[in-house]
Amino acid sequence: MFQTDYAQRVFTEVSERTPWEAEFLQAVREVLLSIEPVLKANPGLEDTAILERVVEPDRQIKFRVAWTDDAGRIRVNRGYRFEFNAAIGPYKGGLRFHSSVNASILKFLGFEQVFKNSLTGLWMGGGKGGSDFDTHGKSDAEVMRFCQAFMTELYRHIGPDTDVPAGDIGVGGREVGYLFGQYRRITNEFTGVLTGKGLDFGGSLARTEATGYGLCYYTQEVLRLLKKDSFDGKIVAVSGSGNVAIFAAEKATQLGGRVVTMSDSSGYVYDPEGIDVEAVKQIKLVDRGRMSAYVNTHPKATYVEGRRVWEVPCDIALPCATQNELDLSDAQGLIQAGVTLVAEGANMPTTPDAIEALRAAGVLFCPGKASNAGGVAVSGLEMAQDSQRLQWTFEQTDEKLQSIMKSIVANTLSAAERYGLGPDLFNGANIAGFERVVNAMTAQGVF
Ligand code: NDP
Ligand code: 2IT
Repeated sequence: MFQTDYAQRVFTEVSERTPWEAEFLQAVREVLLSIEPVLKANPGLEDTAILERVVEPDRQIKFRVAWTDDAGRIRVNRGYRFEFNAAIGPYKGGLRFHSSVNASILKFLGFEQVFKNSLTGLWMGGGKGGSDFDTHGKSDAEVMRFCQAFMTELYRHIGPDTDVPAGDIGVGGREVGYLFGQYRRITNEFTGVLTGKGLDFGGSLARTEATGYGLCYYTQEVLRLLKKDSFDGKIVAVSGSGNVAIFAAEKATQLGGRVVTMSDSSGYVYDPEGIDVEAVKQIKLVDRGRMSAYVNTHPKATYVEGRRVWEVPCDIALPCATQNELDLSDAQGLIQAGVTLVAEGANMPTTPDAIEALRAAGVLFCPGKASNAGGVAVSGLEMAQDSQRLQWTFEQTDEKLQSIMKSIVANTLSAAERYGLGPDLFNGANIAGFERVVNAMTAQGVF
């Protein structure tokens, strides 16, 4: 499958070393396949062992998290932090709390984060962490005690110029608040050690909205440049109903699209009149409920249990839930229904065979490390505001976000162009992200 012996050899070595890390291998394979034109143009790279170094995290931290539930029982979870690469800035990336979390998932997320953060043009290396703790069904007090226990170990590994965590699945404003409070108490320092903080204690305006809004700004720019088109009048399918999905649905609607689906891990809602995003915010963010409750107040909508949104015909598909949630059969259905663009709000939501089918069918495919980079980009802007002890307005931050998303599209297309790939958003993103990291690593000597 590889065209260069070097990429093939490194992929074989990684596969043999950790054959059980399926998600990590999936992410490594994708990046190595994409950057082969760079390897061909720069045969000397092999002598620098750059690929061997890029696929190996700087540091992998794994720890026990013991906490007490409301019934007084002691519970034990696993905590992790993968500090992947700091060549272009402090390790930066979210924390995921979900029962499915394991080393492979966090390692793939950390690996992706390195290139995503590089694409933002800001000074951020890549990392990821989390726990197999599941916030569903836990009381606020339990979540607080868990977060305090988690940070009681994590604090010694992080710092505002060392490693700056943030949210991801299962980690939102509530969790970041508890984590930040514990870090501040232990260290007796008020610093920007986490992003996604509350607006009253160092948070940035527009960080909550940033990933979903950024996804739509990216999509809008791609439609404008490559199709002379816009969101206006488009039917949009969104999966998920968390932080990314909600603000993607909100911005897509503001830009003239009609979002007809949203989902959670139990099923999806179809609302032909367009999803009422305020109602979803109430259900998911305030009540911490399930999407099925939507139909109680929206009688024209239907709830479909146990199925994915991709069976609903749409022009634009925005997978915003989790990895590998859009597979080959979903892609074939979307193609048949006439989808023109798929943009990843989640990390690696589209399986490799689905990506291949979409691209072969001429669907514009926007890879997550580019299209969902708005969240971490505004995290970078939050770090900048914290360093200055200042808070910018929503409009200032949103404007910077829009310009970063546009420059990601431009840099991606120009990287693809330089290697004769045409307007290839997929390989262009991997190449542009990779090149900046390689340049920084090369300049800093062997590590
Ligand atoms: P949230 O926890 O806010 O929401 C996650 C959503 O996805 C929920 O609707 C959840 O449903 C659903 N979901 C989670 N796991 C599964 C699963 N295994 N199968 C089906 N549905 C699932 O997370 P975010 O919105 O923050 O993150 C969503 C995606 O976006 C992730 O891939 C994340 O890595 C990525 N991302 C997040 C960024 C951010 O800033 N937050 C930035 C860039 C990417 P349920 O409640 O039923 O579990
Ligand atoms: O996947 C991601 O980019 C995130 N979860 C956001 C990371 C961050 O540091 O804001």
